[in-house]
Amino acid sequence: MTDVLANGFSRQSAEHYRQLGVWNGDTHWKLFRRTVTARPHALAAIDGIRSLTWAELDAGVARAATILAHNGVRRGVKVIVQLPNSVAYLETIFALWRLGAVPVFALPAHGASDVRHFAMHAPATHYIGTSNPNRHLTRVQADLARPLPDGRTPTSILVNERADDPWARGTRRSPTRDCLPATPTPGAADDLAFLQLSGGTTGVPKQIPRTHDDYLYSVRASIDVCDLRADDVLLVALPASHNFTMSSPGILGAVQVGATIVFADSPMPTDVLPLIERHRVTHLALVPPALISLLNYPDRAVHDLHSVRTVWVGGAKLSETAARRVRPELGWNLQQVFGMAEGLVNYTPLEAGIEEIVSTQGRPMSPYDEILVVDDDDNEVPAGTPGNLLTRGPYTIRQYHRAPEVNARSFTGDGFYRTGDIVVFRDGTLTVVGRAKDQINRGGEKIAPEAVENVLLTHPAVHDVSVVGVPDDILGEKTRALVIPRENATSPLKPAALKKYVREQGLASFAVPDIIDIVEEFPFTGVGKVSKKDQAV
Ligand code: AMP
Ligand code: DBH
Repeated sequence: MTDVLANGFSRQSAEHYRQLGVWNGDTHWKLFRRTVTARPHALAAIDGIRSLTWAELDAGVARAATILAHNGVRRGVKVIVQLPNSVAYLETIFALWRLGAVPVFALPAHGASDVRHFAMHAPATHYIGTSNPNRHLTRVQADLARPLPDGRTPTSILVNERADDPWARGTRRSPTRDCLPATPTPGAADDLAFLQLSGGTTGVPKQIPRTHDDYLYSVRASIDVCDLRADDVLLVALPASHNFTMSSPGILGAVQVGATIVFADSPMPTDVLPLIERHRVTHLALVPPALISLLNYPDRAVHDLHSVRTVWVGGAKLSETAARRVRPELGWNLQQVFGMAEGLVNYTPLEAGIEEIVSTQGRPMSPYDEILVVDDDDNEVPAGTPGNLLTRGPYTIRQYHRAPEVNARSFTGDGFYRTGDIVVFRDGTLTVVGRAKDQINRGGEKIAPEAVENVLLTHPAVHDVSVVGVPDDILGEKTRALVIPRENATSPLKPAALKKYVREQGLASFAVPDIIDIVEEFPFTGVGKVSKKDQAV
Protein backbone atom coordinates (compact mmCIF):
# COMPACT_ATOMS: atom_id res chain seq x y z
CA MET A 1 0.00 0.00 0.00
CA THR A 2 1.46 3.38 -0.98
CA ASP A 3 1.25 6.47 1.19
CA VAL A 4 -0.40 8.54 -1.49
CA LEU A 5 -3.71 7.84 -3.23
CA ALA A 6 -4.09 8.16 -7.02
CA ASN A 7 -5.52 11.68 -6.58
CA GLY A 8 -2.44 12.72 -4.60
CA PHE A 9 -4.06 12.74 -1.15
CA SER A 10 -1.95 11.40 1.69
CA ARG A 11 -3.49 8.58 3.71
CA GLN A 12 -3.64 11.06 6.55
CA SER A 13 -5.72 13.67 4.71
CA ALA A 14 -7.90 10.88 3.30
CA GLU A 15 -8.56 9.76 6.85
CA HIS A 16 -9.39 13.33 7.82
CA TYR A 17 -12.10 13.60 5.15
CA ARG A 18 -13.41 10.17 6.05
CA GLN A 19 -13.79 11.19 9.66
CA LEU A 20 -15.61 14.33 8.62
CA GLY A 21 -17.96 12.04 6.69
CA VAL A 22 -17.42 13.83 3.39
CA TRP A 23 -15.75 10.74 1.95
CA ASN A 24 -18.30 8.08 2.73
CA GLY A 25 -16.96 4.96 1.01
CA ASP A 26 -19.35 5.12 -1.95
CA THR A 27 -18.28 3.95 -5.42
CA HIS A 28 -19.74 4.65 -8.87
CA TRP A 29 -20.93 1.07 -9.11
CA LYS A 30 -22.72 1.15 -5.74
CA LEU A 31 -24.28 4.49 -6.69
CA PHE A 32 -25.72 2.98 -9.86
CA ARG A 33 -26.94 -0.21 -8.20
CA ARG A 34 -28.69 1.73 -5.43
CA THR A 35 -30.80 3.64 -7.93
CA VAL A 36 -31.52 0.51 -9.99
CA THR A 37 -32.82 -1.16 -6.83
CA ALA A 38 -34.78 1.85 -5.61
CA ARG A 39 -36.41 2.86 -8.90
CA PRO A 40 -36.31 -0.13 -11.30
CA HIS A 41 -39.33 0.93 -13.35
CA ALA A 42 -38.67 4.67 -13.50
CA LEU A 43 -37.32 6.13 -16.74
CA ALA A 44 -33.53 6.27 -16.60
CA ALA A 45 -32.16 7.32 -19.97
CA ILE A 46 -33.41 8.50 -23.35
CA ASP A 47 -31.66 9.22 -26.65
CA GLY A 48 -32.89 9.49 -30.24
CA ILE A 49 -33.18 5.70 -30.48
CA ARG A 50 -33.82 4.22 -27.05
CA SER A 51 -35.70 4.89 -23.86
CA LEU A 52 -34.72 2.67 -20.90
CA THR A 53 -35.86 2.17 -17.30
CA TRP A 54 -33.21 1.74 -14.62
CA ALA A 55 -33.76 -2.04 -14.68
CA GLU A 56 -33.36 -2.08 -18.46
CA LEU A 57 -30.27 0.09 -18.22
CA ASP A 58 -28.86 -2.33 -15.64
CA ALA A 59 -29.43 -5.20 -18.07
CA GLY A 60 -27.66 -3.21 -20.81
CA VAL A 61 -24.75 -2.56 -18.48
CA ALA A 62 -24.46 -6.28 -17.68
CA ARG A 63 -24.47 -7.08 -21.38
CA ALA A 64 -21.84 -4.46 -22.11
CA ALA A 65 -19.71 -5.78 -19.25
CA THR A 66 -19.90 -9.28 -20.72
CA ILE A 67 -18.60 -8.09 -24.09
CA LEU A 68 -15.91 -5.95 -22.49
CA ALA A 69 -14.76 -8.75 -20.17
CA HIS A 70 -14.55 -11.08 -23.13
CA ASN A 71 -12.29 -8.57 -24.85
CA GLY A 72 -9.89 -8.49 -21.93
CA VAL A 73 -11.24 -5.60 -19.86
CA ARG A 74 -10.81 -6.37 -16.18
CA ARG A 75 -10.22 -4.72 -12.84
CA GLY A 76 -7.61 -1.95 -12.97
CA VAL A 77 -7.36 -1.85 -16.79
CA LYS A 78 -7.56 1.63 -18.34
CA VAL A 79 -9.97 2.12 -21.23
CA ILE A 80 -10.33 5.19 -23.43
CA VAL A 81 -13.99 6.12 -23.94
CA GLN A 82 -14.72 8.33 -26.95
CA LEU A 83 -18.44 8.05 -27.59
CA PRO A 84 -21.17 10.44 -28.72
CA ASN A 85 -23.92 11.43 -26.28
CA SER A 86 -26.07 8.31 -26.05
CA VAL A 87 -27.55 5.71 -23.74
CA ALA A 88 -24.70 3.46 -24.89
CA TYR A 89 -22.28 5.91 -23.30
CA LEU A 90 -23.98 5.30 -19.93
CA GLU A 91 -23.92 1.54 -20.45
CA THR A 92 -20.23 1.72 -21.26
CA ILE A 93 -19.06 3.69 -18.25
CA PHE A 94 -21.12 1.73 -15.75
CA ALA A 95 -20.01 -1.55 -17.35
CA LEU A 96 -16.41 -0.41 -16.87
CA TRP A 97 -17.09 0.44 -13.23
CA ARG A 98 -18.87 -2.89 -12.76
CA LEU A 99 -15.65 -4.57 -13.88
CA GLY A 100 -13.47 -2.28 -11.77
CA ALA A 101 -11.86 -0.90 -14.94
CA VAL A 102 -10.83 2.75 -15.25
CA PRO A 103 -12.42 4.95 -17.96
CA VAL A 104 -10.03 7.40 -19.62
CA PHE A 105 -12.33 10.11 -20.93
CA ALA A 106 -11.90 11.67 -24.36
CA LEU A 107 -14.23 14.07 -26.15
CA PRO A 108 -15.58 13.15 -29.59
CA ALA A 109 -13.74 16.25 -30.87
CA HIS A 110 -10.34 14.96 -29.73
CA GLY A 111 -8.02 14.15 -32.59
CA ALA A 112 -5.76 11.20 -33.33
CA SER A 113 -2.66 12.67 -31.74
CA ASP A 114 -4.58 13.52 -28.53
CA VAL A 115 -6.06 10.04 -28.28
CA ARG A 116 -2.73 8.34 -28.98
CA HIS A 117 -1.22 10.47 -26.25
CA PHE A 118 -3.96 9.45 -23.78
CA ALA A 119 -3.35 5.79 -24.66
CA MET A 120 0.40 6.14 -24.10
CA HIS A 121 0.25 8.18 -20.96
CA ALA A 122 -2.58 6.45 -19.04
CA PRO A 123 -1.50 3.83 -20.27
CA ALA A 124 -4.70 2.47 -21.80
CA THR A 125 -5.06 -1.05 -23.17
CA HIS A 126 -8.47 -0.56 -24.81
CA TYR A 127 -10.40 2.04 -26.79
CA ILE A 128 -14.20 2.17 -26.94
CA GLY A 129 -15.53 4.25 -29.82
CA THR A 130 -18.48 4.55 -32.13
CA SER A 131 -19.05 2.24 -35.09
CA ASN A 132 -20.61 5.28 -36.84
CA PRO A 133 -17.51 7.46 -37.10
CA ASN A 134 -17.46 10.71 -39.02
CA ARG A 135 -14.36 11.52 -41.08
CA HIS A 136 -12.53 12.88 -38.07
CA LEU A 137 -13.22 9.81 -35.91
CA THR A 138 -12.40 7.43 -38.75
CA ARG A 139 -8.96 8.98 -38.70
CA VAL A 140 -8.67 8.64 -34.91
CA GLN A 141 -9.60 4.97 -35.06
CA ALA A 142 -7.26 4.25 -37.99
CA ASP A 143 -4.36 5.93 -36.20
CA LEU A 144 -5.01 3.98 -33.04
CA ALA A 145 -4.75 0.75 -35.02
CA ARG A 146 -1.03 1.53 -35.55
CA PRO A 147 1.32 0.55 -32.71
CA LEU A 148 2.03 3.24 -30.13
CA PRO A 149 5.64 4.41 -29.63
CA ASP A 150 5.96 1.81 -26.85
CA GLY A 151 5.01 -0.95 -29.31
CA ARG A 152 1.55 -1.66 -27.89
CA THR A 153 -1.65 -1.47 -29.93
CA PRO A 154 -4.78 -0.84 -27.84
CA THR A 155 -7.73 -3.14 -28.52
CA SER A 156 -10.56 -1.22 -30.22
CA ILE A 157 -14.13 -2.03 -29.28
CA LEU A 158 -16.68 -0.28 -31.47
CA VAL A 159 -20.23 0.25 -30.30
CA ASN A 160 -23.24 1.05 -32.46
CA GLU A 161 -24.92 3.67 -30.29
CA ARG A 162 -27.57 4.20 -32.99
CA ALA A 163 -28.89 0.64 -32.84
CA ASP A 164 -31.59 -0.82 -30.61
CA ASP A 165 -28.92 -3.19 -29.37
CA PRO A 166 -25.59 -1.30 -29.49
CA TRP A 167 -23.77 -4.36 -28.21
CA ALA A 168 -25.03 -6.77 -30.88
CA ARG A 169 -22.23 -6.55 -33.44
CA GLY A 170 -19.07 -4.65 -34.12
CA THR A 171 -15.37 -5.17 -34.46
CA ARG A 172 -14.99 -7.19 -31.33
CA ARG A 173 -15.15 -10.78 -30.28
CA SER A 174 -18.57 -11.98 -29.21
CA PRO A 175 -18.78 -13.71 -25.89
CA THR A 176 -19.40 -17.40 -25.56
CA ARG A 177 -21.43 -18.94 -22.75
CA ASP A 178 -18.46 -19.74 -20.57
CA CYS A 179 -17.13 -16.18 -20.49
CA LEU A 180 -20.05 -14.43 -18.85
CA PRO A 181 -18.65 -12.07 -16.26
CA ALA A 182 -19.06 -13.56 -12.82
CA THR A 183 -19.97 -11.33 -9.92
CA PRO A 184 -19.11 -7.65 -10.42
CA THR A 185 -15.56 -6.70 -9.41
CA PRO A 186 -15.82 -2.98 -8.71
CA GLY A 187 -12.91 -1.28 -6.99
CA ALA A 188 -12.62 0.30 -3.56
CA ALA A 189 -13.77 3.83 -2.76
CA ASP A 190 -10.24 5.21 -2.66
CA ASP A 191 -9.20 3.57 -5.94
CA LEU A 192 -8.68 5.59 -9.10
CA ALA A 193 -12.19 5.87 -10.59
CA PHE A 194 -11.26 7.42 -13.96
CA LEU A 195 -8.88 9.81 -15.68
CA GLN A 196 -10.55 13.10 -16.59
CA LEU A 197 -9.16 15.70 -18.98
CA SER A 198 -7.81 19.11 -18.32
CA GLY A 199 -7.51 21.74 -21.00
CA GLY A 200 -3.94 21.97 -19.87
CA THR A 201 -1.48 24.77 -20.17
CA THR A 202 1.37 22.90 -21.80
CA GLY A 203 1.67 20.85 -24.97
CA VAL A 204 -0.84 18.08 -24.45
CA PRO A 205 -3.87 17.73 -22.18
CA LYS A 206 -3.06 16.54 -18.67
CA GLN A 207 -4.87 13.59 -17.15
CA ILE A 208 -6.73 14.14 -13.90
CA PRO A 209 -6.93 11.21 -11.48
CA ARG A 210 -10.16 11.21 -9.46
CA THR A 211 -11.13 8.59 -6.89
CA HIS A 212 -14.68 7.35 -6.22
CA ASP A 213 -14.66 8.95 -2.77
CA ASP A 214 -13.54 12.39 -3.87
CA TYR A 215 -15.67 12.61 -7.02
CA LEU A 216 -18.90 11.32 -5.53
CA TYR A 217 -18.60 13.80 -2.69
CA SER A 218 -18.49 16.56 -5.32
CA VAL A 219 -21.63 15.11 -6.91
CA ARG A 220 -23.51 15.07 -3.60
CA ALA A 221 -22.39 18.61 -2.77
CA SER A 222 -23.60 19.75 -6.22
CA ILE A 223 -27.00 18.15 -5.73
CA ASP A 224 -27.43 20.03 -2.47
CA VAL A 225 -26.81 23.45 -3.99
CA CYS A 226 -28.79 22.66 -7.15
CA ASP A 227 -31.85 21.01 -5.59
CA LEU A 228 -31.97 18.13 -8.09
CA ARG A 229 -34.72 15.59 -7.34
CA ALA A 230 -35.91 12.13 -8.37
CA ASP A 231 -38.75 13.38 -10.60
CA ASP A 232 -36.48 15.80 -12.49
CA VAL A 233 -35.39 15.43 -16.11
CA LEU A 234 -31.81 16.38 -17.02
CA LEU A 235 -30.91 17.30 -20.59
CA VAL A 236 -27.32 16.38 -21.50
CA ALA A 237 -26.42 18.66 -24.40
CA LEU A 238 -22.69 19.27 -23.85
CA PRO A 239 -20.32 16.33 -24.49
CA ALA A 240 -21.18 13.66 -21.91
CA SER A 241 -17.65 13.05 -20.67
CA HIS A 242 -16.86 16.69 -19.92
CA ASN A 243 -16.43 17.21 -16.20
CA PHE A 244 -19.23 19.80 -16.11
CA THR A 245 -21.65 17.36 -17.79
CA MET A 246 -20.58 14.42 -15.65
CA SER A 247 -20.67 15.92 -12.21
CA SER A 248 -22.03 19.45 -11.82
CA PRO A 249 -24.40 17.85 -10.83
CA GLY A 250 -24.70 16.29 -14.24
CA ILE A 251 -25.14 12.69 -15.27
CA LEU A 252 -23.87 11.31 -11.97
CA GLY A 253 -26.10 13.69 -10.03
CA ALA A 254 -29.08 12.34 -11.98
CA VAL A 255 -27.99 8.78 -11.21
CA GLN A 256 -27.56 9.64 -7.54
CA VAL A 257 -31.14 10.96 -7.19
CA GLY A 258 -32.72 8.70 -9.83
CA ALA A 259 -33.70 11.50 -12.25
CA THR A 260 -34.20 10.86 -15.98
CA ILE A 261 -31.29 11.61 -18.34
CA VAL A 262 -32.10 12.81 -21.87
CA PHE A 263 -29.25 12.97 -24.39
CA ALA A 264 -29.08 15.66 -27.08
CA ASP A 265 -26.69 15.45 -30.04
CA SER A 266 -25.50 19.02 -29.51
CA PRO A 267 -26.26 22.16 -27.49
CA MET A 268 -27.64 23.97 -30.56
CA PRO A 269 -31.20 25.36 -30.23
CA THR A 270 -32.48 23.08 -33.01
CA ASP A 271 -31.46 20.03 -30.97
CA VAL A 272 -32.22 21.34 -27.50
CA LEU A 273 -35.59 23.11 -27.83
CA PRO A 274 -37.68 20.21 -29.19
CA LEU A 275 -36.23 17.87 -26.56
CA ILE A 276 -37.08 20.25 -23.71
CA GLU A 277 -40.67 20.35 -24.90
CA ARG A 278 -41.02 16.63 -25.65
CA HIS A 279 -39.49 15.31 -22.41
CA ARG A 280 -40.53 18.10 -20.02
CA VAL A 281 -36.87 18.81 -19.21
CA THR A 282 -36.30 20.49 -15.84
CA HIS A 283 -32.50 21.08 -15.90
CA LEU A 284 -29.76 21.62 -18.45
CA ALA A 285 -26.11 22.68 -18.51
CA LEU A 286 -24.75 24.97 -21.21
CA VAL A 287 -21.56 26.87 -22.03
CA PRO A 288 -22.04 30.63 -22.57
CA PRO A 289 -22.12 30.53 -26.41
CA ALA A 290 -24.86 27.88 -26.34
CA LEU A 291 -26.93 29.96 -23.92
CA ILE A 292 -26.50 33.03 -26.12
CA SER A 293 -27.61 31.04 -29.19
CA LEU A 294 -30.70 29.99 -27.28
CA LEU A 295 -31.45 33.54 -26.15
CA ASN A 296 -31.11 34.83 -29.70
CA TYR A 297 -32.91 31.99 -31.47
CA PRO A 298 -35.82 33.51 -33.40
CA ASP A 299 -38.17 30.50 -33.26
CA ARG A 300 -37.83 29.89 -29.56
CA ALA A 301 -41.40 30.92 -28.73
CA VAL A 302 -42.74 28.02 -30.85
CA HIS A 303 -41.63 25.65 -28.09
CA ASP A 304 -43.10 25.21 -24.63
CA LEU A 305 -40.14 25.67 -22.29
CA HIS A 306 -42.05 26.03 -19.02
CA SER A 307 -40.84 22.74 -17.58
CA VAL A 308 -37.28 24.06 -17.11
CA ARG A 309 -36.45 25.14 -13.55
CA THR A 310 -32.72 25.81 -13.84
CA VAL A 311 -30.04 26.31 -16.46
CA TRP A 312 -26.43 25.89 -15.32
CA VAL A 313 -23.95 27.97 -17.29
CA GLY A 314 -20.20 27.55 -16.97
CA GLY A 315 -16.96 26.48 -18.58
CA ALA A 316 -16.14 30.06 -19.54
CA LYS A 317 -17.19 33.42 -18.23
CA LEU A 318 -20.79 34.40 -18.90
CA SER A 319 -21.26 38.06 -19.69
CA GLU A 320 -23.40 39.97 -17.26
CA THR A 321 -25.57 41.15 -20.16
CA ALA A 322 -26.44 37.60 -21.20
CA ALA A 323 -26.89 36.53 -17.57
CA ARG A 324 -29.44 39.30 -17.02
CA ARG A 325 -31.59 38.10 -19.92
CA VAL A 326 -32.13 34.55 -18.61
CA ARG A 327 -34.91 35.10 -16.08
CA PRO A 328 -37.00 37.67 -18.04
CA GLU A 329 -36.65 36.04 -21.47
CA LEU A 330 -36.58 32.33 -20.64
CA GLY A 331 -38.29 32.29 -17.23
CA TRP A 332 -35.58 29.95 -15.90
CA ASN A 333 -33.37 30.09 -12.81
CA LEU A 334 -29.75 30.70 -13.70
CA GLN A 335 -26.94 29.13 -11.74
CA GLN A 336 -23.49 30.20 -12.87
CA VAL A 337 -20.98 27.38 -12.45
CA PHE A 338 -17.27 28.03 -12.23
CA GLY A 339 -15.63 24.64 -12.10
CA MET A 340 -12.61 22.69 -13.16
CA ALA A 341 -11.96 19.03 -13.80
CA GLU A 342 -9.21 19.24 -11.17
CA GLY A 343 -11.88 19.77 -8.52
CA LEU A 344 -13.22 23.04 -7.09
CA VAL A 345 -16.74 23.90 -8.23
CA ASN A 346 -18.56 27.15 -7.41
CA TYR A 347 -22.23 27.90 -7.95
CA THR A 348 -24.33 31.00 -7.53
CA PRO A 349 -26.93 29.84 -4.98
CA LEU A 350 -30.51 29.47 -6.23
CA GLU A 351 -31.69 31.82 -3.50
CA ALA A 352 -29.02 34.50 -4.14
CA GLY A 353 -30.05 38.02 -5.10
CA ILE A 354 -30.11 38.89 -8.79
CA GLU A 355 -26.93 41.01 -8.66
CA GLU A 356 -24.92 38.10 -7.24
CA ILE A 357 -26.40 35.73 -9.81
CA VAL A 358 -25.56 37.88 -12.82
CA SER A 359 -22.24 39.33 -11.73
CA THR A 360 -20.36 36.61 -9.83
CA GLN A 361 -19.24 33.09 -10.69
CA GLY A 362 -20.56 31.74 -7.43
CA ARG A 363 -19.48 30.41 -4.07
CA PRO A 364 -17.39 27.32 -3.31
CA MET A 365 -19.93 24.52 -3.02
CA SER A 366 -18.37 22.80 -0.01
CA PRO A 367 -17.70 24.23 3.44
CA TYR A 368 -14.42 22.29 3.25
CA ASP A 369 -13.18 24.11 0.12
CA GLU A 370 -10.19 26.26 1.05
CA ILE A 371 -9.69 29.38 -1.05
CA LEU A 372 -6.54 31.50 -1.20
CA VAL A 373 -6.13 34.54 -3.43
CA VAL A 374 -2.47 35.47 -3.75
CA ASP A 375 -0.09 37.78 -5.62
CA ASP A 376 2.69 36.45 -7.81
CA ASP A 377 4.86 35.81 -4.73
CA ASP A 378 2.15 33.69 -3.11
CA ASN A 379 1.28 36.35 -0.54
CA GLU A 380 -2.42 36.69 0.19
CA VAL A 381 -4.02 39.83 -1.22
CA PRO A 382 -6.67 41.82 0.69
CA ALA A 383 -10.30 40.76 0.11
CA GLY A 384 -11.69 42.36 -3.04
CA THR A 385 -8.27 42.66 -4.74
CA PRO A 386 -7.69 40.55 -7.87
CA GLY A 387 -5.19 37.74 -7.42
CA ASN A 388 -4.29 34.17 -8.35
CA LEU A 389 -6.79 31.59 -7.13
CA LEU A 390 -5.32 28.67 -5.19
CA THR A 391 -7.55 25.99 -3.74
CA ARG A 392 -7.48 22.82 -1.67
CA GLY A 393 -10.27 20.63 -0.38
CA PRO A 394 -11.89 17.21 -0.26
CA TYR A 395 -12.44 16.89 -4.01
CA THR A 396 -9.59 18.89 -5.55
CA ILE A 397 -6.74 16.69 -6.77
CA ARG A 398 -3.29 17.09 -5.27
CA GLN A 399 -1.45 15.75 -8.30
CA TYR A 400 -1.88 15.11 -12.02
CA HIS A 401 -1.50 11.57 -13.31
CA ARG A 402 2.16 10.63 -13.88
CA ALA A 403 3.44 14.19 -14.34
CA PRO A 404 6.06 15.11 -11.69
CA GLU A 405 7.28 18.25 -13.47
CA VAL A 406 3.80 19.62 -14.08
CA ASN A 407 2.90 18.78 -10.49
CA ALA A 408 5.83 20.76 -9.14
CA ARG A 409 4.48 23.94 -10.72
CA SER A 410 0.74 23.25 -10.45
CA PHE A 411 0.57 22.62 -6.69
CA THR A 412 2.03 24.38 -3.66
CA GLY A 413 4.09 22.47 -1.10
CA ASP A 414 1.02 22.14 1.11
CA GLY A 415 -1.21 20.78 -1.60
CA PHE A 416 -3.06 23.82 -2.96
CA TYR A 417 -3.90 23.64 -6.69
CA ARG A 418 -2.81 26.68 -8.69
CA THR A 419 -5.90 27.18 -10.85
CA GLY A 420 -4.34 29.75 -13.19
CA ASP A 421 -7.47 31.88 -12.80
CA ILE A 422 -7.37 35.47 -11.62
CA VAL A 423 -10.31 36.16 -9.33
CA VAL A 424 -11.78 38.59 -6.88
CA PHE A 425 -13.01 36.96 -3.64
CA ARG A 426 -15.49 39.12 -1.80
CA ASP A 427 -18.14 38.22 0.81
CA GLY A 428 -17.71 34.54 0.02
CA THR A 429 -18.27 35.00 -3.74
CA LEU A 430 -15.78 34.56 -6.56
CA THR A 431 -15.66 36.68 -9.68
CA VAL A 432 -13.35 35.54 -12.47
CA VAL A 433 -11.52 38.58 -13.82
CA GLY A 434 -8.78 37.03 -15.92
CA ARG A 435 -6.36 34.25 -16.48
CA ALA A 436 -2.71 33.81 -15.62
CA LYS A 437 -2.38 30.47 -17.37
CA ASP A 438 -1.34 30.21 -21.00
CA GLN A 439 -4.65 28.79 -22.15
CA ILE A 440 -7.32 29.79 -24.63
CA ASN A 441 -10.92 29.32 -23.50
CA ARG A 442 -12.92 28.95 -26.70
CA GLY A 443 -16.50 28.95 -25.39
CA GLY A 444 -15.59 26.43 -22.69
CA GLU A 445 -13.24 24.31 -24.82
CA LYS A 446 -9.74 24.75 -23.41
CA ILE A 447 -6.85 24.99 -25.86
CA ALA A 448 -3.12 25.01 -25.08
CA PRO A 449 -1.54 27.50 -27.53
CA GLU A 450 1.74 25.62 -27.33
CA ALA A 451 0.14 22.45 -28.68
CA VAL A 452 -1.17 24.31 -31.73
CA GLU A 453 2.16 26.10 -32.21
CA ASN A 454 4.05 22.80 -32.10
CA VAL A 455 1.88 21.37 -34.85
CA LEU A 456 2.17 24.44 -37.09
CA LEU A 457 5.95 24.41 -36.61
CA THR A 458 6.18 20.97 -38.20
CA HIS A 459 4.95 22.42 -41.51
CA PRO A 460 7.92 22.63 -43.90
CA ALA A 461 7.10 26.17 -45.08
CA VAL A 462 6.63 27.61 -41.56
CA HIS A 463 9.46 29.53 -39.93
CA ASP A 464 7.78 30.54 -36.65
CA VAL A 465 4.30 30.82 -35.13
CA SER A 466 2.54 32.41 -32.22
CA VAL A 467 -0.99 31.40 -31.18
CA VAL A 468 -3.21 33.53 -28.97
CA GLY A 469 -6.85 33.94 -28.01
CA VAL A 470 -8.64 36.96 -29.47
CA PRO A 471 -11.93 38.36 -28.12
CA ASP A 472 -15.08 37.06 -29.77
CA ASP A 473 -18.67 38.16 -29.08
CA ILE A 474 -20.12 34.67 -29.08
CA LEU A 475 -17.32 32.32 -28.01
CA GLY A 476 -15.63 34.72 -25.61
CA GLU A 477 -12.34 33.88 -27.33
CA LYS A 478 -11.27 32.57 -30.71
CA THR A 479 -7.81 31.33 -31.68
CA ARG A 480 -5.54 33.38 -33.87
CA ALA A 481 -2.24 32.11 -35.24
CA LEU A 482 0.42 34.47 -36.57
CA VAL A 483 2.64 32.56 -38.96
CA ILE A 484 6.00 33.68 -40.34
CA PRO A 485 6.83 31.80 -43.55
CA ARG A 486 10.27 30.37 -44.31
CA GLU A 487 12.27 32.58 -46.60
CA ASN A 488 13.10 29.81 -49.03
CA ALA A 489 9.58 28.34 -49.13
CA THR A 490 8.79 27.20 -52.64
CA SER A 491 5.13 28.21 -52.71
CA PRO A 492 3.30 30.96 -50.78
CA LEU A 493 1.61 29.89 -47.53
CA LYS A 494 -2.19 29.95 -47.59
CA PRO A 495 -4.26 30.14 -44.36
CA ALA A 496 -6.83 27.60 -45.61
CA ALA A 497 -4.13 25.08 -46.45
CA LEU A 498 -2.54 25.55 -43.04
CA LYS A 499 -5.88 24.95 -41.30
CA LYS A 500 -6.28 21.75 -43.25
CA TYR A 501 -2.75 20.77 -42.27
CA VAL A 502 -3.47 21.31 -38.55
CA ARG A 503 -6.65 19.27 -38.83
CA GLU A 504 -4.75 16.42 -40.48
CA GLN A 505 -2.12 16.33 -37.72
CA GLY A 506 -4.68 14.96 -35.28
CA LEU A 507 -5.39 17.92 -33.02
CA ALA A 508 -8.86 18.28 -31.54
CA SER A 509 -11.21 19.94 -34.03
CA PHE A 510 -11.77 22.88 -31.67
CA ALA A 511 -8.00 23.52 -31.62
CA VAL A 512 -7.77 24.35 -35.34
CA PRO A 513 -7.09 28.14 -35.40
CA ASP A 514 -10.11 30.25 -36.36
CA ILE A 515 -7.86 32.90 -37.88
CA ILE A 516 -4.45 32.41 -39.48
CA ASP A 517 -2.52 35.52 -40.48
CA ILE A 518 0.68 35.29 -42.47
CA VAL A 519 3.04 37.96 -41.17
CA GLU A 520 6.65 39.07 -41.49
CA GLU A 521 7.26 39.41 -37.77
CA PHE A 522 5.51 39.21 -34.39
CA PRO A 523 4.78 42.17 -32.15
CA PHE A 524 7.51 42.32 -29.50
CA THR A 525 7.47 43.54 -25.91
CA GLY A 526 9.93 46.15 -24.67
CA VAL A 527 12.38 43.43 -23.65
CA GLY A 528 12.16 41.64 -26.96
CA LYS A 529 9.78 38.80 -25.99
CA VAL A 530 6.96 37.98 -28.36
CA SER A 531 4.04 39.99 -27.04
CA LYS A 532 1.01 37.75 -27.03
CA LYS A 533 -0.98 40.60 -25.55
CA ASP A 534 -0.39 42.86 -28.55
CA GLN A 535 -1.35 40.04 -30.83
CA ALA A 536 -4.70 39.51 -29.21
CA VAL A 537 -6.25 42.75 -30.44
P1 AMP B 1 -10.25 22.60 -16.90
O1 AMP B 1 -9.16 22.75 -15.86
O2 AMP B 1 -9.77 22.24 -18.26
O3 AMP B 1 -11.34 21.71 -16.42
O4 AMP B 1 -10.89 24.05 -17.11
C1 AMP B 1 -11.34 24.77 -16.01
C2 AMP B 1 -11.17 26.23 -16.28
O5 AMP B 1 -12.26 26.73 -17.06
C3 AMP B 1 -11.18 27.08 -15.06
O6 AMP B 1 -9.94 27.06 -14.38
C4 AMP B 1 -11.52 28.44 -15.64
O7 AMP B 1 -10.39 29.00 -16.27
C5 AMP B 1 -12.51 28.09 -16.75
N1 AMP B 1 -13.91 28.22 -16.28
C6 AMP B 1 -14.78 27.24 -15.96
N2 AMP B 1 -15.97 27.75 -15.61
C7 AMP B 1 -15.88 29.09 -15.68
C8 AMP B 1 -16.79 30.17 -15.43
N3 AMP B 1 -18.06 29.98 -15.03
N4 AMP B 1 -16.32 31.43 -15.61
C9 AMP B 1 -15.05 31.67 -16.00
N5 AMP B 1 -14.15 30.68 -16.27
C10 AMP B 1 -14.56 29.41 -16.12
O1 DBH C 1 -14.78 24.20 -17.35
C1 DBH C 1 -14.84 23.24 -16.57
O2 DBH C 1 -13.95 22.37 -16.50
C2 DBH C 1 -16.05 23.12 -15.67
C3 DBH C 1 -17.07 24.06 -15.73
C4 DBH C 1 -18.19 23.93 -14.90
C5 DBH C 1 -16.15 22.04 -14.79
O3 DBH C 1 -15.17 21.11 -14.72
C6 DBH C 1 -17.28 21.92 -13.94
C7 DBH C 1 -18.29 22.87 -14.01
O4 DBH C 1 -17.35 20.87 -13.08
